[in-house]
Amino acid sequence: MVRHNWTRNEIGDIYNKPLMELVFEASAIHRKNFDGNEVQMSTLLSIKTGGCPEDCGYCPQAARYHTDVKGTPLLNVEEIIASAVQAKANGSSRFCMGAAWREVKDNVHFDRVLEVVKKVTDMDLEVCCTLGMLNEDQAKKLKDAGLYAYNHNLDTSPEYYEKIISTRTYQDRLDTLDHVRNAGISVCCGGIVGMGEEEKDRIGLLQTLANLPKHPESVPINALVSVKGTPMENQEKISFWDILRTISTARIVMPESMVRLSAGRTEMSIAEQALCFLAGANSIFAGDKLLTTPNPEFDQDKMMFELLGLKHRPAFKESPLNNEVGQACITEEV
Ligand code: SAM
Ligand code: DTB
Ligand code: SF4
Repeated sequence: MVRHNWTRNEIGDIYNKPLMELVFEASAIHRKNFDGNEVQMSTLLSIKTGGCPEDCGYCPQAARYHTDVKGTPLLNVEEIIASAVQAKANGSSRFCMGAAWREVKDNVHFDRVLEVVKKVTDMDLEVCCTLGMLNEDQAKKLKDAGLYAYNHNLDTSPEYYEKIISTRTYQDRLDTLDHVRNAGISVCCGGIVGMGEEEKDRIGLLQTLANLPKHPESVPINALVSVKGTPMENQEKISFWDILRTISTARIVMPESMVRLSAGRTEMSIAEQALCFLAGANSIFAGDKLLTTPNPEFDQDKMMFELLGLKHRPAFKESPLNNEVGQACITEEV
């Protein structure tokens, strides 16, 4: 049953179950809704890198921090298409383009993104963009261009958020998510663990996500990649067990959403990643770079797929959230 009225205590009780019980329950729910051997490979491309005016404390692309990221202007259409062709040839069924923008502006750059969205959609890839804040009209334009999904993360709990970002509010993010949802675009929304938050903040993030009017179809769980020059450069690494608990809990409270094991895989063994897949993660980013930071080598992931007997999830596979049964839910307040 898909619920939207979770209390923090209920989610906390799930998060703190004995680990074997938690993973077993998550895995059972996962297998009811998905093929447990299927993992989607997605490719990320930073189409405009660095120089961002925001102050997100984790981000190597914020102009105010002195990191080794080399800023680049918006890539041209041909460069982006070439990268999408390569991604598809390497087995990715989703292609996500990220821009280090605070928000989309109605200018030639946005027009170029719209043109690229049309072209990549014609390649039979699930196209996703993450471009910062959007208004209603921009969301509609992206939808008309064929955009499949939009990524906009809440990052952490509403309380901890203020310690990480000051240049835009949690409510700003919720408003963008509304615009994306109302335009009929699939919502990709998750967060980051390992930013010095407490357990209650990871639970608070999951509560906000699970109590949205409709669950995001896609929930990326990123482990912080601490980057030199950012305020989080010396952040102590989060325990793997907390990542596993976060993924398992996400799977239980949002049973029909794709849960994406996103940033942070370079620090994980294959055995640890296998536990995440068992607990309900069903997507990874492939390719040796995320947006600006390293990701496992393509060949290493290929070997992991073979070792674990994983299959590639094809594009546009019907998500339970998109059918009638998936809409049935409990919405009354508790
Ligand atoms: N500028 C746009 C925005 O913030 O909405 C889109 C790009 S932004 C880099 C996309 C997401 O990447 C962020 O919301 C954050 O969750 C994630 N991210 C950024 N830096 C990260 C890091 N060092 N470790 C883990 N995740 C990170
Ligand atoms: C998401 O949640 N994770 C991806 C994607 N959405 C855009 C980005 C991770 C970025 C990690 C830091 C970097 O490579 O710059
Ligand atoms: Fe800019 Fe996005 Fe990085 Fe924040 S996360 S500094 S908005 S690129």
